[in-house]
Amino acid sequence: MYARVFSFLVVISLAVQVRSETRVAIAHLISQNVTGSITFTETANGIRVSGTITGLDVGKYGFHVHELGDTSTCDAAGAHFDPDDNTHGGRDHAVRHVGDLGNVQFVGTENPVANVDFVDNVISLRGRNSIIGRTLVLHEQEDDLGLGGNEGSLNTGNAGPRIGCGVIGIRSPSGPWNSSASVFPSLFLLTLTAAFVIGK
Ligand SMILES: [Cu+2]
Repeated sequence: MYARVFSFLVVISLAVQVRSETRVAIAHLISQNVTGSITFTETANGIRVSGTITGLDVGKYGFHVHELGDTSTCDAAGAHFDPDDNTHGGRDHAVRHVGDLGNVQFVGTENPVANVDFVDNVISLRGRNSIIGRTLVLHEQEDDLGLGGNEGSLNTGNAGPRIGCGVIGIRSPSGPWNSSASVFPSLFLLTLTAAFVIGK
């Protein structure tokens, strides 16, 4: 009896341990004109994307996760991160690239600032849609969110050249980022097996 209770508690504690690890990633957008830091934080509703960017005039600018972590030039970061081979869209569209984060908006009179703060439930810091090691890109023009009525719109949102980019890297925790998707079932099965053996 005690062995079964103990095993049950072990299972619960492992589950809580794995689930309670909140991952945070960060990307620094640095270029001739642009300076900004954007963090990606796991929340119950998705990834909170937050931070500020300075260096551009008032307006909207395309903001995406591109597929590669090569920032030797911003063009080297490849296309939008799109593991499902979708067409381009807006952040709240049913059909979009995983990396489609819409636009950031610069406001203010003297030194315009883009205050970024939204939650997205498509990008992830684990599993298939993980953006770790990929690149955050800021474009020179507004993203038309796939509504422009031409091929470019359905590819890139006609957001134009890339004016800032930075690799999305691990900020915390500093320990191993083993995917819960692969770790959790094996720990669960291992503990269940142990519970069964001890219970006998
Ligand atoms: Cu882009």
